[in-house]
Amino acid sequence: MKHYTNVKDLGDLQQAVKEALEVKKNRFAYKNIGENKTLLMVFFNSSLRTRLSTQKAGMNLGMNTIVLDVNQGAWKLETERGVIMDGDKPEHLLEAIPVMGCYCDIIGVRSFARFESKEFDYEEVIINQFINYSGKPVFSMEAATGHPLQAFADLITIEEYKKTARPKVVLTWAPHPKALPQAVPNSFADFMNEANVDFVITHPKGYELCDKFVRGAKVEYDQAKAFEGADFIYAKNWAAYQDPNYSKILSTDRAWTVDTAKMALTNNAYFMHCLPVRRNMIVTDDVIESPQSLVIPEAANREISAQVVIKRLLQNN
Ligand code: AN0
Ligand code: CP
Repeated sequence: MKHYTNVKDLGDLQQAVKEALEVKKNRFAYKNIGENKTLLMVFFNSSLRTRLSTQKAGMNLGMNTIVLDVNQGAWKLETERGVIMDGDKPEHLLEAIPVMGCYCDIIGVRSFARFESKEFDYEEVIINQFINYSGKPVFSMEAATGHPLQAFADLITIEEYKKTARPKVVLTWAPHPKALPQAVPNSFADFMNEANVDFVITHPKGYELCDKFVRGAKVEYDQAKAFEGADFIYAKNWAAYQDPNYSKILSTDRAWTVDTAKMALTNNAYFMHCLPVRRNMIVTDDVIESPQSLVIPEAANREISAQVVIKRLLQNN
């Protein structure tokens, strides 16, 4: 694996899950492969899980890790080429990236959708600049359109908890007061479309995701209908993708909040969310605190997905 930005980079997905479960059984089996290697984690946005789990994964492999919060203490970075830099940004990303590449062996990048331009976001301008100019293997710690470390951890979690060979997995939109990127649902759809699951997406009209990720998956606009017989409910908010409403909030309807009554429509489904989650907007206290809630095991598996990815980047570069 040269870089990690989407499901395709993992190759055979069953094999990747198998490797993850092996890593989980003995996470120090490869504790020497990262010796004298440095992992640089660059954050343009906040993080709790990605920051901790990815750093821990690097440490399990014997790496040294450096964390850079671009917005705290680094120079403000210009990201557009061709700009006359007479404003408040003293440094350009096109110098900063190769400089960062000098001090490390692998780079993880977190850079959310900016919601200023759909083209800029969906062309993945920022992470692609890291790929093109750092000279180092790069992996996504949530970029503008995807969060593949999260979706890989979610797939591992589903494999661990599924009770049938082909479970029904439902991705449901849920309300949120702020406009959030489509990265998490995009990657989740991308992974579920390649996994052995019966995958259904439900959301209010107007929240249709990008075809590149949905890939013809079933969309059911009636949330109650979608929940029938589900084995896993994966909740997430996202802002509108389709034009002319890109990045807009079209609804904050709490009729879409996942509650006990809706979970009762399912096949005693597990509840999943990537976190951070707003209680009683996305999901009620009762559901997230129930024995069916997998939010903590999912977060724990972030260490495992990151470790498989970093291990492969170390082995193949
Ligand atoms: C981010 C998002 O929705 O993409 C990160 C999720 C892992 N969530 C928030 O900004 C609340
Ligand atoms: N799920 C996830 O990526 O969480 P953080 O934003 O806290 O890293």
